[in-house]
Amino acid sequence: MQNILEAPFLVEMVRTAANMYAHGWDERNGGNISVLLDEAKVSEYVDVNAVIRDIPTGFEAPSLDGKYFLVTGAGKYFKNVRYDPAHNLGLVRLSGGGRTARLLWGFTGGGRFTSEFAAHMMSHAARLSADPASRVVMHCHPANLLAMTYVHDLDERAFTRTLWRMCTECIMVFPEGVNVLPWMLCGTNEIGEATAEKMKTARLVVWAQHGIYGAGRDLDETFGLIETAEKGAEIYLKTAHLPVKNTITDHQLRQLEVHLGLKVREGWLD
Ligand code: 2HA
Ligand code: ZN
Repeated sequence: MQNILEAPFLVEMVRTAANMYAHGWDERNGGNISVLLDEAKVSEYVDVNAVIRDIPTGFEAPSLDGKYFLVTGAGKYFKNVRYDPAHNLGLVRLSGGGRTARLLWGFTGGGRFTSEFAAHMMSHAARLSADPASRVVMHCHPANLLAMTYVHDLDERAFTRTLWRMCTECIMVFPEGVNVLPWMLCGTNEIGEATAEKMKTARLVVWAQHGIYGAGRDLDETFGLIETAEKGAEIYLKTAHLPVKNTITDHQLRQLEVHLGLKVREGWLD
């Protein structure tokens, strides 16, 4: 058995949590990450038959039965992940149709998975149906996106079009746009189901007055999605109160679509 602290999937998780903290996206215990792992990879580092304890999930996710996830812990601070990964992270296998998470490593000191585990697992299920290579779900509280939800129309087409106009990269990075949920009670199966529904058509889902969810094939892609949307929101907030003299037009966005072969969300460009 190899040392899990040296596993590329663990090293990358630790680095990502530290980076997200450094970006100011994860104050206190804000934010959570989950990564779907292959059994073959996991078996190099843990005995998959040695279950430390079973943790009830409170929901069902039949399509994820038997799947392995590395996930951040409830109440844990991203700031601290790198100093004590085993305390702040856990590796679980879902069983019983998703009703149980079997702990194989981590959550030392009696911890459990993030309070947003339902939203994470339901989002994984939705993204895997849309893209079998999807592996990562990430949630955080980036200040500019959050601020934007206070002053911008929450209509997802309008919200997306504003972001697309804020920097050329935006439509290139998220041509399917950004979906938006109104404020809802977090940490519940209801917000999990609503997030997963939105994840069917986009890899980014804004939670108004709370934060954002991103999903992708790896941690870099997912981080980059949120980073780019957050940059768009930053430019918006820097300019929203000023007389706008120039913008990126729909014609120019169409040029990008054609030039790069983007799959832009149907009907979201004029
Ligand atoms: O885990 O971000 O949404 C803390 C949160 C809850
Ligand atoms: Zn949150």
